[in-house]
Amino acid sequence: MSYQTKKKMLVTCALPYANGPIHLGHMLEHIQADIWVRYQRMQGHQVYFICADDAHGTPIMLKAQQLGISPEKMIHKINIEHQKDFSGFNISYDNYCSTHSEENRALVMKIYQRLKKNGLIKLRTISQLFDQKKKIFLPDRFVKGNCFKCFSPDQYGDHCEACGASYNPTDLINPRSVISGSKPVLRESEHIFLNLPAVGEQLYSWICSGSLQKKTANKLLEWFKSGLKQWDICRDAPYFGFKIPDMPGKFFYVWMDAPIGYMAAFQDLCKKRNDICFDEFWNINSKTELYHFIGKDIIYFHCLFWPAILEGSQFRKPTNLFVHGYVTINGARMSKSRGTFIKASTYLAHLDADCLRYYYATKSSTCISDIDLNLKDFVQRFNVDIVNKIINLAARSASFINKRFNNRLSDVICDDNLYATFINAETSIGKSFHDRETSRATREIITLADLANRYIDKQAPWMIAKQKNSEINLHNVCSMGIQLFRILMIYLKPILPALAKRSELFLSTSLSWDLLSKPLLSHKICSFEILFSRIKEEQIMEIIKQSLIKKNI
Ligand code: NOT
Ligand code: ZN
Repeated sequence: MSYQTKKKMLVTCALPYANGPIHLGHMLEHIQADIWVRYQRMQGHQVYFICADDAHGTPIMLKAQQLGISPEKMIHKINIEHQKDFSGFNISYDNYCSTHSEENRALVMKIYQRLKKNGLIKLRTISQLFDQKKKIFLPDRFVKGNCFKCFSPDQYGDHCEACGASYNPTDLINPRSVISGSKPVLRESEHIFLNLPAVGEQLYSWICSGSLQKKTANKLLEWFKSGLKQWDICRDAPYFGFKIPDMPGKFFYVWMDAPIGYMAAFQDLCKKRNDICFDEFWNINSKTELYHFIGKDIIYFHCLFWPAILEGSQFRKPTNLFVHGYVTINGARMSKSRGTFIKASTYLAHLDADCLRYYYATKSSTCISDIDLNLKDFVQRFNVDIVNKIINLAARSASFINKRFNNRLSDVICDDNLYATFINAETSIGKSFHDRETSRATREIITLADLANRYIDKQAPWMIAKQKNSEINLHNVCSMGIQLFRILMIYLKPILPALAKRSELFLSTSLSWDLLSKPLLSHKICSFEILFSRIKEEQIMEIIKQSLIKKNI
């Protein structure tokens, strides 16, 4: 490997809410991030990859009430399930926490004190809709009524799905509480706000500093043009969250403590291991890199509020944010009635994680558009690319090595040009991975696989085997097939970690990027065993059937 400075990076995924299961929509982000992280680790960089559950807020409090358990009990149970799902998909987190932790509480308090000291916290009295029956202030999503513009019934308090208007809950005609059905009343309450405009200039120069995706930066600049507003970081009791120290009956809004949860999860990791230093990663002058993978719906929180919190409390800001679009299944939003609201655990009960990892990889790029998981295409893509082209290359080459050469590869590379083509692809494939143009990486790898299979077709070892005095030639050709398979599997390792592990056992070697150009000469491999079976239509049908009948909590 060429000389490279080793970097230190901290990578995060958005924190899933602790009130429901992980589904295939979530998995896109975690898979994209994991592929990137595994690639960076293979380059020898020091990468810490962390996540946590987002455990606070009204929906979580109400869900626990519905279930008749404490929110603490519910979020604990869900945390265990989430971790199981992510490890089932081989997402290589170094730490997975919850925002409802003592580390997070302490950091939120510290940051709040700093923001206050820096004059960034403002007090203001606001009017909000209040449910008199349930004695609770209603978040936008918990008020419904008729749109004041087009009069469509049953619209949420923040925007109308019929005409697209956005408004305040107080604009609704005939508003009612989703919780009790009663008519809410306006009630005043004193809230604290983060004074966003006061750090506007710093935010502006961060946005323009160049690393953000163009679309993201443009969106942010649009928001800038319409003017930054003060951000309400306070919620009234009853609320499940952290209490604001000097304001009885008030809590920090979940979106205030959620991003700080990134820091807390890292701090917890530092506690578990004594070779990492929290300050080195979070100090304002940190030389390390910080990347957040997020969906396009939460750009505002991560690109305005979060950097503002960090700026205002003298911590470093993110190096970059990697934004993706939503997942659709068979061209439509995931739907429980169509059986396409597929939980991670349902998928894992029927299919190998690598299949979805591969499919999402073939669809991933820096583009923010939505990604469609077409189930027919998914089956085909995996079977054609991975089973027919990659696994088959190993199978057809290994059988002679196993039967005729006592599992030992030959001591020469018999087609130097072809071998060089495979090695030289490193720069371009590596760049595609690094740039998160993963779909391009998969195309480049499969193009190489096609070359390798054409080579075997042309050499036709099954014909050579029938000729006299052909042992050496047969040995070299089949060994060449295995050498090429090894290189392909090094390239595919960030995407297909489980297959890579099985291939390592088969090849009796570790698949590492620095060994790319070192062929396995005279090396003993193991007997070939099926490394992957084709995905069958019935497996997909079963997943859909189970998603239809099983109630999602
Ligand atoms: N739970 C949120 C969501 O949209 C993501 C929180 C990410 C962390 O699923 N916070 N920030 N900023
Ligand atoms: Zn409307």
